[in-house]
Amino acid sequence: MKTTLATLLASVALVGAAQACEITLRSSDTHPEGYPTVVAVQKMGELLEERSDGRICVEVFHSAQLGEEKDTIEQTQLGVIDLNRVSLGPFNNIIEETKVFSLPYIFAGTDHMHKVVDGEIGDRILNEFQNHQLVGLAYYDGGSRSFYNSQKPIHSIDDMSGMKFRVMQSDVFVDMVDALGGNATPLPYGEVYSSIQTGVIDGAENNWPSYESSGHYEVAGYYTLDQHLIVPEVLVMSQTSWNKLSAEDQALVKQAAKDSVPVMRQLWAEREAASEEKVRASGVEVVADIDKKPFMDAMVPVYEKHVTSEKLKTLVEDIRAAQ
Ligand code: GTR
Repeated sequence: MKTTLATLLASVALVGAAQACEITLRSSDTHPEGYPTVVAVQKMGELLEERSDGRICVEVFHSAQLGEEKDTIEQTQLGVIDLNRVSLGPFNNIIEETKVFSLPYIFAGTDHMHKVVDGEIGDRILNEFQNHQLVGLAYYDGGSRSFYNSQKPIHSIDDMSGMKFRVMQSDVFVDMVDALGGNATPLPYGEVYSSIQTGVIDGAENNWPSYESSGHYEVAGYYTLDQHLIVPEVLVMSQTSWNKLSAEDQALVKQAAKDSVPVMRQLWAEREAASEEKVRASGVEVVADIDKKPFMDAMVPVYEKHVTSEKLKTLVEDIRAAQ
């Protein structure tokens, strides 16, 4: 009897909550429940629900339930998905300006990246999304990305020669790996684990939390901290979904997204440390003592190829000057 009543009350509560939400924004994320980006968007949803008196809710579809990033970006542009938390990398081939934040070694470190994305340059890039059926809401942290593989420890560029590395679907990253003497294979994130396992690729590159949560460390036990990329992540909204909101509600969405940033940064710092600890404890061989200079020097052709317009050149200069 008790159980029946409890079940009944729970379902009434659920119906009540569902009715209160006049608008439910569906949000996509490739990462699993509990990952900092997922929790941050859930937090944004809580803020939004509170501030709209329960009218606007956010439902986060984590673990790539709505698809891989390249596809979910298209779906967001079409208005099928309302919100999307993605790396800036997969935007490179669609929105040229996002390339500047995806250039190897463009940021000297996390502080430099924060300074840039929190400032006027960050706004300049976010504004570009509106020319592509999207609204840029906020930047999240993505740590620094380094190479890992299943074959051998990498101590220098020479060790990269001929090795096959998966990269995100962006020409900048393909050219980056090629410039280091490796072979780049652009693949969706969800295909990396099995591709390493079956030997289709030797490895990939990512930050500590992704290396850990994806389980890639289980099949690629050599991690070299060359830290070639610090790619910020973004939370974007479909322009179609945005246009359906009143100006007041648009402001609420924007503010809630901004307010989720400090929460995300805190969660990120904690998760980076926890993931590193877990990976190291698993016996992964970590090469931390690496001379990054040859890696940086090898990136000159990548800059030459991708930073060609005056607009991008200015952006790169401004980013460097902001250090
Ligand atoms: C992660 C990032 C994801 C995704 C993934 C990848 O670090 O958070 O959004 O881009 O990397 O390598 O595809």
